[in-house]
Amino acid sequence: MSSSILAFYTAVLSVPSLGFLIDTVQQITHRQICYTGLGCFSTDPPFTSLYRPLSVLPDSPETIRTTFLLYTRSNPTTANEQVLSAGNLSSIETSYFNSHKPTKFIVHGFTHNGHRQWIRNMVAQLLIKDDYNIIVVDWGHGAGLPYTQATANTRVVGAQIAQLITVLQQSFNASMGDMHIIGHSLGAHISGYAGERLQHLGRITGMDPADPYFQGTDEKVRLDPGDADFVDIIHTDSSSFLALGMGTSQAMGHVDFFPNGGKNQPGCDAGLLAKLGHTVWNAVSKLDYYAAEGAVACSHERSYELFTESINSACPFRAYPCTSSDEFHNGKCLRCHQDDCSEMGLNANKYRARGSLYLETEAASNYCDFHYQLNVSGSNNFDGKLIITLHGSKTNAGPIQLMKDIEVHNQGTIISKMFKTNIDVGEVIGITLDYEKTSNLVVGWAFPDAWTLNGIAVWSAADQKLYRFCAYNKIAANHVKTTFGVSDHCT
Ligand SMILES: [Ca+2]
Repeated sequence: MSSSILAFYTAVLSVPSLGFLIDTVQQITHRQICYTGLGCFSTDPPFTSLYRPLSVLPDSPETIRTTFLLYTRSNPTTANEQVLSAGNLSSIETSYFNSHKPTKFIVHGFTHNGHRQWIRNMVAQLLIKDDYNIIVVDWGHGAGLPYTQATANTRVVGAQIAQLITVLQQSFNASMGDMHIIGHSLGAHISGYAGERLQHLGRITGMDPADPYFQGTDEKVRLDPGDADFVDIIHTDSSSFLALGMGTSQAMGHVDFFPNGGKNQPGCDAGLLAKLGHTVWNAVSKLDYYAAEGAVACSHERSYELFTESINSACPFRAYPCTSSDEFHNGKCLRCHQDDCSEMGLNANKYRARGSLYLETEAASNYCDFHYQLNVSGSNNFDGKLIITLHGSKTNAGPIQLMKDIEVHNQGTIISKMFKTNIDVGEVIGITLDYEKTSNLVVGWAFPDAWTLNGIAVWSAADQKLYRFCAYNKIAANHVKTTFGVSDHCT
């Protein structure tokens, strides 16, 4: 225990007016502390290790002041939220909690609290989706600086959630399998601490589980697949700690989703210098704390933005097994075999897919994309841009630029490119191709102005279907848009 914390507890025990704390603090040694009803917490290995050299004891429940806030369709807003207490059964009896309905817990992370806007948004979307009991776990008084203390406090909060769930099960006959804890950052590991104390907790969703002090540690210390019957993880900010990556890259669930590779998210600054760049300093200069935090933690916070959008999204966040995000980006992994694909977000438990899954998203909402792979080949050499518009039974998507200026492809080779759109075009019925020959005069003279096509095909990953187009021997002329119908309609 650090000297400052020892001094704190010494002070607490010596002041009679704070005697109520003595009732809670049953035993203090230099490496263990016990709290009534929650058990003892030790900093012995594995809680002290190479990955967490400075390990401190958790604060008391009175300091952390964890609050369970119930929202249902009968009381959906903060104005009429109800506070539940495991030690006060009437707080549950007189609330809108209904043990016949599934329950969603939402747990925030470092420096946040239970009234953050993202939590309100998630509650609202969940209540649109279904008639849930939603319990927001507010541990904001224990989630502040220093990080090492907040890290230690997660163990107490996890124990408190387990205590409440046990009461809901034993005194109100709620089903353990209907319990789903959704935790962000440190909240993901809190969910793990709760789950390891319970038998067959239904589900944990870890939204970008915190990396520092957890990655590489023993399963007792971090979220792992043993903590619930189903554990799904969304990784969004797993770049190195030196680049201010806050999420773990370590697979911790039955299924781990890596949107956009899981390291950095589109629309967010990447890397230390960029994150601390002008956006942050502009915000700091205006004393806008939330804007500064949003710039630094943009990728980390994207995890809950993605989950929230997934709740009622018409576009499924389809995700695919792959060996790497680069392979995925190159369109190598858009085919599903034997239930090995899934959906990221709320629907992940409806699939049997396990392991690491990949998908790409947009930089802003609507984030969810439909993924396609274009294969096109021509009978002469090609150098330039390829811009397409996809025509569908519902609407069109495009123009989408698939290739950079100066991208040489030799005659006969198949150009294979993944592309994506957040527009649901429906059934694919046609494609417009716009070939723009390179404007580079040094190399451009060597390439013809028109491109004779051998064939065009588009694989739709969302419906696992190949569309072929009537393109054989057709000409794609420089800067001329040419539209092709699917081959069933060729004349
Ligand atoms: Ca665990």
